[in-house]
Amino acid sequence: SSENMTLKQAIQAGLKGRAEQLTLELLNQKDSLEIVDAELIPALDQVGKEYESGILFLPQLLMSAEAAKLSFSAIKEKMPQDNKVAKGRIVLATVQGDIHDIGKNIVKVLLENYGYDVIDLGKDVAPEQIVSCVKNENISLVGLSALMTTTVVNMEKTIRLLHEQAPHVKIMVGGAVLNPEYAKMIHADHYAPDAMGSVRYADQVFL
Ligand code: B1M
Repeated sequence: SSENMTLKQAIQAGLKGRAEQLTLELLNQKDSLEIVDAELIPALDQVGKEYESGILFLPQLLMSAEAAKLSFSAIKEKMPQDNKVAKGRIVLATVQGDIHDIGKNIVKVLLENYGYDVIDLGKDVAPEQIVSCVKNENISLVGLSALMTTTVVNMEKTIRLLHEQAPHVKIMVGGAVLNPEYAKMIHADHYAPDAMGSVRYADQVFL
């Protein structure tokens, strides 16, 4: 029954309404990021594994993603709004070919909460579009997200183009498919394991 379900279980089962309700309940007891780390991410990790091994199918993966998104919008509502002077502007994008944007959107909300102006280019963004935005807006930090082994190549391509055409820009990368070694190999300036890591790096860049 869905009576004693945890948020993690509700997301795994793709139950949107239940996920939203449980999120609201949890928000009375727990910190926003704690909920993301202890419920949302483990739920999606599990669903991803089950999808990979053929236990779950794409429609179920989609329903879980929808439930996670709804849960996160409830979390976002409750996050304290920051009224401080903007610390700096950051461009964010999920790289070309990749439509996974839940992680990027969490990174965006957190950066905004810590006083940054975020220009969100969205998902499936061509390297050229990222480069021209960085040049036109005179951006000093860009964040790229990639979730698939097939799209990190586009992350690498984006970084190469940025180094050629906007050599002053710092580049941070994240997403489940990456690790610090790989990030170094594709010449990113920084690997952020989670959303808070992106804030810490931004604070370093804009010091
Ligand atoms: Co897909 N998917 N998916 N998927 N999906 C993965 C990535 C996969 C690993 C699942 C699996 O098989 N185990 C697999 C990729 C395999 C590979 O790379 N070889 C996969 C696949 C295959 C696919 C499709 C191809 C399936 C299909 O169509 N047959 C398709 C891809 C379409 C495309 O992109 N072209 C697809 C589609 C989807 C959905 C639409 C159903 C949905 C996405 C919905 C959406 O994002 N709007 C989805 C989901 C939900 C997943 C999993 C289950 C979860 C991803 C997620 O949101 N995690 C995923 C498995 C997994 O990752 N365990 C999977 C939660 C999120 C908060 O974590 O994004 O890692 P994450 O972000 C974290 C950190 O990484 C970090 O901060 C965040 C918060 O802590 N971070 C950054 C992320 N970006 C950052 C950037 C930074 C800093 C930190 O600086 C800029």
